Amino acid sequence: YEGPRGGDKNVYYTFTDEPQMTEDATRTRRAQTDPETRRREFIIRHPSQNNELPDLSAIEAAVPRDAFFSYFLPSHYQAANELQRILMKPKSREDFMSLAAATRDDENINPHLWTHSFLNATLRRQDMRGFKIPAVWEIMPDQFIPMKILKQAERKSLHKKSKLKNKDPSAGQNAPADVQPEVMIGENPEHMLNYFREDIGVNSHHYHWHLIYVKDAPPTGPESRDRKGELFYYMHHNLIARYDAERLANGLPTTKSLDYGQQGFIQEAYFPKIGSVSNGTLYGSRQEKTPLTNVNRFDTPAAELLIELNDIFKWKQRLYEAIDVGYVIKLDGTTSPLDEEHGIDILGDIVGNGGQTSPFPAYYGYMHGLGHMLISYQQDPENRYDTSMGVMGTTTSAMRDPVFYRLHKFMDEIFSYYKDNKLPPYAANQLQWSSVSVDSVSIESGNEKPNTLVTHWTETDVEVSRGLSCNSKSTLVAIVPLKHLNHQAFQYKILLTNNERERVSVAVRIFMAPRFNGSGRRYKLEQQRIAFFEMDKFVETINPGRNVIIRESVKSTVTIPWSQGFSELEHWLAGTDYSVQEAVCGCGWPHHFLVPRGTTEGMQFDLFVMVTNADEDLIPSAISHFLTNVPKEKKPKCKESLSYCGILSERYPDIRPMGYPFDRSLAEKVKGTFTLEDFVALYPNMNSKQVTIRHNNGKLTKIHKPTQPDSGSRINRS
Ligand code: CUO
Repeated sequence: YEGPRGGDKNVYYTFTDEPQMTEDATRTRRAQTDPETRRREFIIRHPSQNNELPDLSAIEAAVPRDAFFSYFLPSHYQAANELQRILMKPKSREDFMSLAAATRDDENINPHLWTHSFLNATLRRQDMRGFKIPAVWEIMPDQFIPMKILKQAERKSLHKKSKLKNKDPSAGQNAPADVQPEVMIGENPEHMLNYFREDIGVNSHHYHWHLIYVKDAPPTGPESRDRKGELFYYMHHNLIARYDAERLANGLPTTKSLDYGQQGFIQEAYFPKIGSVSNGTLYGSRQEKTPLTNVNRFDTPAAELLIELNDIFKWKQRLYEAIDVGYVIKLDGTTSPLDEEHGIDILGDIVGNGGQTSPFPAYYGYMHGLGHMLISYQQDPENRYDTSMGVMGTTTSAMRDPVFYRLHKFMDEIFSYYKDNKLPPYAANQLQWSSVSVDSVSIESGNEKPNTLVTHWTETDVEVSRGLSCNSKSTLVAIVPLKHLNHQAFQYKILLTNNERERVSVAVRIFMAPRFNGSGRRYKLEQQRIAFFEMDKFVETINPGRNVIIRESVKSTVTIPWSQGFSELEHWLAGTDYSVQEAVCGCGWPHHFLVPRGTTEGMQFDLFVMVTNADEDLIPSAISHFLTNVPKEKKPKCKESLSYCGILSERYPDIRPMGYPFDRSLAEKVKGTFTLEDFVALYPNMNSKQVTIRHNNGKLTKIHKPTQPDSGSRINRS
């Protein structure tokens, strides 16, 4: 959906199927068929030429064009919702696209607000199913790639183009900018985690997750998001667990909660190198040991940046009280029980989303969003220096800041307190399944020793031109090769015995966690269970007797491929043609980060595999999503991250509590003594294996974009 800003008012789009074109004399349309991709391109005239442009002044006043757009700031969120409502009104797809183009080209609209509203509208409009979007880091590269590098990429591309003028323009346009991101490892040990915190796949997942699980999604209907409070807990819990695995690999302690009630400062500094190319400023930065203070700023029109530490502390106390008494108070004076089925969902919603879905917004507050905002202004809480908010203020960039994990640990501890103190430990009959035993599990990876995983670096090209120039006639191509973690593909080999006389469907759940804690001691399971993160979950139907399942790592239903973010279509999984890519497809843990980095000498992890009855545990309509070979008629739109992102507009596919079986405390009598091996020995339907993750620091593979023939226009890349 790129197009000119000003000047030529025609806008170009690409759909993957035939657009529903209606006769309308007010518009000029042109269709071309690209035989290779079966795409159709057409031109839509701006409604502004017909005086159809809606009044956007209130939205523009709430979020000025040059402001940093914040998902967490209530006034910004409401303004984005208002634009989304406007974009939901047109009856046809063409009218929607025309209106979207016109609102985007309004000279006062904030570009990041527009992107948020536009993508949200495309997620919700049934007539936009099949609309392909580029990766979010191509749309907004300034939110993912340091400004300095973008400028270098831009300069280099322009320089090459002018040097090659009148010679071979296509070679100039497609030459990579050959710019490496900064590797910032100095005295500050926190820099060692930059490869995780600043990874574009990690941050893109987080952005898309919040785009889909919007705070005020209704409880029912096509726009509902099933168990969104519980998923807020579970997805972010996994982020912390994965981050902690990286911290241990780097010799750093695991994440400590940022407890507002006890600490007077934020230990970790953060100096972002990213900002906004449109307003030319970087996000605000923060020194080490910055005091935690109230925010008292009047630089948003809504005057809402009056955030008191005491409020957040007060909300925390009320939540702990609600957990202790077993219910939350509702606005009308009645109560809702925090029972086993709904308790975590209610708490997750209150903490994570506040607002409309909270039973009593004024009483329980909005700890998560205002916590993000409070932190994002700690460098200048009274706006004495006219600084911008920090990266914690937006979902595109919050995960870059070390304090993100500490804030989320603070909230995760509330959920853990609830689960550990109020929910009974799983009884034996909730854990065992006598129909199937897992006889052994192992990992095979190329020529490596058994049960060894290897990680290395990969350099992948990212095209940033679209985010640097708004001119669709521009022939600038700027490419940044980004270095990121990667791993050698591997297979799980699982030996099972089916004790029944008939075939059964098994749900296979795979988790992994570091084997030793930060002190180098073997984890007891009660301590280790919160360190487990999900690796895969799938369904297989097995015959009576002995079976072997070979599961390719690349099929993981936790991760999505890097290519899913790019505009070019990829036939990514063998035998599966994922031919359509929507905004929802950007949600998912990046596959290149499936395996934690490990250490050069080899770091020990525990692999845990559990099988349960798929027919009882999974939503029947969702079972096909977990199958290794997806039936053609049930083919999803793209590779899905089922555990972290669910299925759009459908029930969360797994009926069990998220994180099962590690989401709650072990029974009292075994808490302090049990190891993982002691646990799996009790239940034949589980097994574990010690795994080594070795990091090959010297290996760098490269994935460079193939040079494309010059199309003469940017539209073929959209
Ligand atoms: Cu995802 Cu704090 O939630 O950002």
